[in-house]
Amino acid sequence: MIRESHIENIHRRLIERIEILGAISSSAESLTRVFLSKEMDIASRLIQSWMNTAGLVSNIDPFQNVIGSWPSNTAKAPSIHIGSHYDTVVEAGKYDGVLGVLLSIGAIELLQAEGYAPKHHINALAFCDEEGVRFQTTFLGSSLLCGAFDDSALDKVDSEGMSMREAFLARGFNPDNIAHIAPIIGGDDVFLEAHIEQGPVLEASGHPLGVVTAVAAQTRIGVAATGKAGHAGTTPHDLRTDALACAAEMILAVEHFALARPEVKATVGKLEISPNASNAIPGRADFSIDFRAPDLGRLRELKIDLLREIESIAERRSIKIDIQNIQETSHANCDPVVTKLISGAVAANTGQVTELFSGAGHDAMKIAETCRIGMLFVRCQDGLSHHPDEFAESSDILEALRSMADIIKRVDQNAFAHM
Ligand code: HGY
Ligand code: MN
Ligand code: MN
Repeated sequence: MIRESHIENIHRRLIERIEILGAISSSAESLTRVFLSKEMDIASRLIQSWMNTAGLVSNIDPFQNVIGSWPSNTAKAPSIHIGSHYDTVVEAGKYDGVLGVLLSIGAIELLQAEGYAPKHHINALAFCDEEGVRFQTTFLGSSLLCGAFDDSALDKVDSEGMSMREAFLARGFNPDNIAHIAPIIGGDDVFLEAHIEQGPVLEASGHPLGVVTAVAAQTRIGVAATGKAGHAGTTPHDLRTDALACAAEMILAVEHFALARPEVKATVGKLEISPNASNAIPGRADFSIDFRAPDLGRLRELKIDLLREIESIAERRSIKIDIQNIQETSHANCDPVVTKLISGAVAANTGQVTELFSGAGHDAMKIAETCRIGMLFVRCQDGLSHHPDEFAESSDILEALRSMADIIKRVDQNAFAHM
């Protein structure tokens, strides 16, 4: 049995750590922390020090993944990995990703305080790039650790024109050596991720925790619309090919497309125009489409329909368009056995179970390609995320902490075929 005062200390530290990481930002006004940045270096060293305090053997890999290990006495045992990401979106909230990282460390601290001896190896993982803000490449950290990193990502370029390859070289790491980094996730392992819900279902149900059944498929598309720049005062309207007016019509078409299909989410979150001057007709507009559907087959089918609409708008307006598929990730199903174990722990700790689907992407969906996954959601205020006002109650985080420790034990003691 763990003493209540122990749990209180671990919980209090966890809440303090959310605030500490929430202040490590490249911007003075808000929280932004992206892949291969000095802010990620500072955050990674802090996370590593907390893993060390928790008694884990830790290291930071060349991608800035932080890995803390608690080995089993059985050398050949598979691993239970627990974690999430600690990079952020631009103008982010403090809980997205970070809560799952800190819960993994906190739950391990709880189990150690209890004198628990795991049958599996237990790893706490803090992934370096889930959001894909800098290079538009999501799940980089988890891809690396499960042996699915795609080298073509090295040629992606950030907004300053620096390629990922150059960014690695600038940090003293030769990306040709990526092939020598051994994957640590796969096979008979289990991956567990706790995360704020980022939606309103738990708040509406009045439950602090939820059990995830599946994660939606997602794709990112880049559209470049090229017309002709010109003088705003002299060019007759019937002679213009205004790239921004065309993009505006396309963006509304994206919205209408999703409104007509409740299973779909479609968002234009990024738009850049040139020359971007008040007295010039925009000659070029570049925008992103984030497009999601419950499963990959449906996503691909609907994407063809959506892009056909975009192309027909371009043709009618005599605008040239270039469409790039930036990323695509399949939907992922949580493992039914692991999910049942999570439900058992949540029911035992909170007296209730809400099962829900995740429209947001998570490292777990990438990892699902190589091993069993399970996910726990924590209620967040107003379902708000990717926003500075993102918030989860301390009392809900305490429920999550107790439940995560219980989930790890239940998964550890479950007789999977391999044990
Ligand atoms: O975009 C997402 O769903 C995730 O928050 N990265
Ligand atoms: Mn996010
Ligand atoms: Mn996240």
